[in-house]
Amino acid sequence: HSADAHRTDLMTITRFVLNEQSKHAESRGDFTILLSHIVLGCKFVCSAVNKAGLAKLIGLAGETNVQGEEQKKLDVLSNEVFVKALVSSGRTCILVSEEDELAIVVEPSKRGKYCVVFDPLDGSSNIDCGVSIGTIFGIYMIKDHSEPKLEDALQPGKDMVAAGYCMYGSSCTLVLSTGSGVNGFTLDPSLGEFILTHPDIKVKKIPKKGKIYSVNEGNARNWDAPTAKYVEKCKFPKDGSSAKSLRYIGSMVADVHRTLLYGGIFLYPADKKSPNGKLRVLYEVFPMSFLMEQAGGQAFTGKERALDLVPKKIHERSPIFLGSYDDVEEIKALYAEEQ
Ligand code: AHM
Ligand code: MG
Repeated sequence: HSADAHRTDLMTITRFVLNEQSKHAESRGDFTILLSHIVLGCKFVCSAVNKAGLAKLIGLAGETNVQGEEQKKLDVLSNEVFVKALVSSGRTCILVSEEDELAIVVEPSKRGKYCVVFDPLDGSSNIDCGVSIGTIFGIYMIKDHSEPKLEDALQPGKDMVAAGYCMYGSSCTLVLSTGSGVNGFTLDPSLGEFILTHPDIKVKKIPKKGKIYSVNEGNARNWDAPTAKYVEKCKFPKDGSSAKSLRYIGSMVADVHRTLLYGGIFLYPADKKSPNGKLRVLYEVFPMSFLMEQAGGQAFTGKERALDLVPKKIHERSPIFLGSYDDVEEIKALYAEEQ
């Protein structure tokens, strides 16, 4: 057992999802096929991101190649790979990408029953200094996919059937929920497979509070009163508890990943300059809120449970507060006092 130097029973992400989906026989094959196309996109982006530092040497995305042509930027390239992989899966009918102004309606011959919303390369301003970045995705099932409509992509987050992200960091980690808990898989580069490494992720239950807060404090002078009060409490708690540590990477996937594993709270609040915050509802706020709830935490917009929000536009933004259950409970109380 523990003496085994080599694991011989590998739980790949495909095997894991096939097991999980066997409960709903009707969607088993389709969902697994869709996911394997998402996984392919993640592997491609991972390999491209790993080589990004060598761009000047070998000529990669964003650099000028030997013919003097400008190569595609990494985020544009990643988007194309994801769109093509998702369409060719034959399981999607409508796609919303952060990179495309309009929703993509899949041609009839390739249509399937899923709607996928995604940010192919979030945090791309961090590429040049080698900081972790990621892909975020959410999946909905469409009732009538023969004629996909824009409204099919404008469902509340609670109707998602799955959500996840892939983080391109010191290792490549894919975190996924299909609505029954959260599981993390790490890419074994020698196998080209994602292997289950973080089964059943829970944001710390006891205590239900974390020791970390994560926010861009440079915006503090424009915050509303509840956000300002909350952050003040993190630094100068009056109830005898110790002050929280501040960690902010500025890459949502990395900041949320740390929050899932270590607990605490991540905030991208509204401010006077951006009354709806910065983050996008469909492919940033919803998938991360879905994962946080599935891990036992909470996600709040300043007005309501984040997953209850019904978006009106595909690129809509919303403030977001997500993380350990009791930490979010505190910010909710501060907003309730305002009313
Ligand atoms: P992007 O889509 O332009 O990359 O912006 C999204 C990123 C998130 O990953 C991160 O949470 C946030 O922007 C950080 O914003 P700020 O620099 O304002 O703190
Ligand atoms: Mg983004």
